[in-house]
Amino acid sequence: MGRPHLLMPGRMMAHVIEQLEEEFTVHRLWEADDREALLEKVAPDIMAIATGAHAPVDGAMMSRFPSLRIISSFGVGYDTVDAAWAGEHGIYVTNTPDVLTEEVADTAMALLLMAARELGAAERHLRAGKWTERAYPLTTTTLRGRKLGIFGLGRIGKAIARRAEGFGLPIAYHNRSRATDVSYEYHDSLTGLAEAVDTLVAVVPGGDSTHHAVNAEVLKALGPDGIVVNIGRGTVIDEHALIEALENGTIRSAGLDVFEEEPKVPQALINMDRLALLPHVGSASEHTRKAMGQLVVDNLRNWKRTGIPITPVAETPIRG
Ligand code: NAP
Ligand code: 8YV
Repeated sequence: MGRPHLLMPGRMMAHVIEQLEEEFTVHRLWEADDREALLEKVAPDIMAIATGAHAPVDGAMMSRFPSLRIISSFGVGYDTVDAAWAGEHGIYVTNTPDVLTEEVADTAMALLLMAARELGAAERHLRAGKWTERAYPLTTTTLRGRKLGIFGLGRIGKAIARRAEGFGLPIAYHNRSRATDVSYEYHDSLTGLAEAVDTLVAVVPGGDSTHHAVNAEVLKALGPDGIVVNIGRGTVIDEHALIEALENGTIRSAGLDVFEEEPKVPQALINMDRLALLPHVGSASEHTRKAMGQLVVDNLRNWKRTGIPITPVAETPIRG
């Protein structure tokens, strides 16, 4: 295959660029003075795209590259890539599952503890020098006695469940289909799950099927002691409904790593000091991001050598 031409729309990690440049002709779109001119020039030759989850790749973009065969996306979530369109046009899309599962589950548990015990606010109290004036107030919420509902019991959801078992929490979940390898309580609707628990962790993919799934009705079902954690995608929660539910006491607290219009975060959420808010750092350690970057490279290398990538997404299965 020689050195296939690869488009990199945004800067990726150095070890990704270095390894790809050994085997591909890499076109660095983010460095071009005139991006449109570069695209015009290289479009007929581009066979591969390496991209981060935050650079959307839609059908209109893909159709500019008649030789395109593979899009290697950084991140397990690929809601910014139109994988259905790619599948219909014989283009592989790959993501980076598994290598980030444990890291993201760790972050979810941290968010849950922070939200239940106001640990962020307690730390801000110390840093502001207020401890010498008064002890931080007792928290009205606790993890003790809670029941955890997991919305999205997939790879990361199961890793969260394993951790929650260690914390002594009973576990229930909602997926579109029942998981066959666990015995946790299953609910065939999200509202049914929310009625059965007081603590909800959302770890589903983004996209149309989950858009605003956590809405006013689900939050009401969770109840006044309710805590919501979102480590999946910001679009999964109706943020206006969440703010209203937190402000009027429909639920008690939230721990959020992802937001509808991130990196913009509504001031109303920032103003509620008891909440735990993180800037989408679920997988953000050097260790895990390096492993994700390596899988971006390995998918492209494997495809170049054998015609088959390692982790294609469900919409673009391996073709015989
Ligand atoms: P996964 O193994 O594919 O699990 C996704 C789970 O969600 C599956 O159990 C699936 O079950 C369920 N699901 C999907 N669509 C659903 C729907 N419409 N209604 C109900 N359940 C649905 O994926 P994963 O590796 O655990 O990752 C999950 C998501 O976490 C990613 O897609 C990404 O958006 C997010 N994520 C965030 C971070 C971060 O930094 N915050 C890091 C990594 C991942 P069914 O198919 O049976 O419904
Ligand atoms: C990354 C993520 O922060 O894997 C995902 O779906 O959301 C995170 O691991 C993101 O992909 C980096 O762009």
